[in-house]
Amino acid sequence: MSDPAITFSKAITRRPSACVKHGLRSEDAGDPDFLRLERDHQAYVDALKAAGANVVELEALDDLPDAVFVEDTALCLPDCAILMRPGAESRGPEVTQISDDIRKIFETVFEVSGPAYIEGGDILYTGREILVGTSERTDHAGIAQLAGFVEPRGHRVRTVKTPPGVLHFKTDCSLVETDTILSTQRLASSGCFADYKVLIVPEGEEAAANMIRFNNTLIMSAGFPKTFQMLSTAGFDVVQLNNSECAKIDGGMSCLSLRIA
Ligand code: CIR
Repeated sequence: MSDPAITFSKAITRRPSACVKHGLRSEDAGDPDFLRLERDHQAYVDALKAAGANVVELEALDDLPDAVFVEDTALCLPDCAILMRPGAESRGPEVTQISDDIRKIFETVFEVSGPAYIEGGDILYTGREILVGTSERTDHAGIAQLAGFVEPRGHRVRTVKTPPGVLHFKTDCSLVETDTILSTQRLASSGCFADYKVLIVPEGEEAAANMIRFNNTLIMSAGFPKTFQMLSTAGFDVVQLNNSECAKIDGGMSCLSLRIA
């Protein structure tokens, strides 16, 4: 196993702050319970470690409610990193906060500049290409800047569409194998995964589509028994973690870390 999209040695996470209860959300499902979220976050870090990650655990940021969702602040590729420019204005300072930590790990770091915007949650790197969904948080200008940085380095960027009403492209899909995507039906129906094998999450379990693969382990949200069964039967080592609190502010398994080769 040496595929760069599923083989990692490190991960970056950020400890949650009590201000996470003010996190952005598309619907009001109540505020997250901080103590429960903190416990869930620790279990997530432990699962990454058990999967082989050397985890860089960044300190909590007490004035940035969504800072626990580090994925949106940067794209980490095998050969370089790109600092994002979040479409959510309140999340801009998170990039400034993580910049030095990214620069400690990567020799080559690019930075998206305004007025373009793009968030890591809209980007799926599959090894053979970088899929980027346009959304409320990611615009064509942001994708064009990303392509300008990485295409001269041999990466291919393909613009796709995040389904309407869905926060991020990866809210609805994940990489399971280098050629296999776990996706919701609504996203797969757009045809964007025509060149891949697609596993569709069973109806009613759409939120299970956001999971991560870290080396040989799949880390998914608990509470989706049909998806768990499907992935386990396919032979994967699957870890299920409670995500009830992050889900209240639209966070899933991928948002909580940056995975690094
Ligand atoms: C937000 O709305 O920005 C956060 N409350 C949730 C971010 C989730 N991130 C992700 O899907 N990559």
